[in-house]
Amino acid sequence: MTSLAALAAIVDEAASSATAVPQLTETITDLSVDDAYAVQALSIARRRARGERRAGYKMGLTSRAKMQQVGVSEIIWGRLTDAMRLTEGGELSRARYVHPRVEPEIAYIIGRPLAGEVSAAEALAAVEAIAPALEIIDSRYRDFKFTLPDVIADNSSSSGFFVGSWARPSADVSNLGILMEVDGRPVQIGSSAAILGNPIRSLLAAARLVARAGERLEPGDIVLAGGATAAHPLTPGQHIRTTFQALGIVAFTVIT
Ligand code: OOG
Ligand code: MG
Repeated sequence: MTSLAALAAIVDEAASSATAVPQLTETITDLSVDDAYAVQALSIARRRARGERRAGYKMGLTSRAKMQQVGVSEIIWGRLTDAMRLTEGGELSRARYVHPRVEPEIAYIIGRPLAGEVSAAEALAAVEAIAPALEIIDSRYRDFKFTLPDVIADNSSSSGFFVGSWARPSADVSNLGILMEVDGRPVQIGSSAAILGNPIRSLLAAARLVARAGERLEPGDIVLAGGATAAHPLTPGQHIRTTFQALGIVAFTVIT
């Protein structure tokens, strides 16, 4: 039997070498969701052992557009490290990824610990600031195809994120227009309301789901609420500029 640690090594090495691998469930056909989260935790432990630091969590498949794009309809989560953070306005190197895509998100930064079943008011009280964000997702699986346990084991495709300017936690982000442009051409148009009707619900889900794994949202953690639109594939030379109503712009350029 393949150990969970061996599976963690497969996804971790695929990510660090930007090499696609077959889905884990092709060989481990009965990989459970719990085991998949254990694989994810072990893969992050390998990153931590290389010096990467905790940066927070990402929520995934919190909008219908995202669920439809990847054919999985369950809210999932993953872990962020400092090495995944990219500089807003800067460059993204295409060569470091297998088949990267970008998607518009809302980021929360946590000011007070939060875990378990909490109300929206409690969650908001734990938020220090809110920002527009872009997530770079990059499934390590061939053709960006996976089942629910596969994607969870692969840290829910997380591979990078850009954060724009922080706004006060009282900023109303329940229904903000979002426009993603590539080289001045619109490629995605949406609203933050696509994220579970209101992105705060994604934070509630984060508090609930990480608690199930014995963890909690800690001060300083960034929580990405999940893509509001389908994700857009990246190729060298593109300039990505996403405008979030009332929150500002998050942009970057793709290099080889
Ligand atoms: C899975 C990760 C989903 C989101 O924001 O919905 C995600 C994927 O699409 O590869 O990050
Ligand atoms: Mg995402």
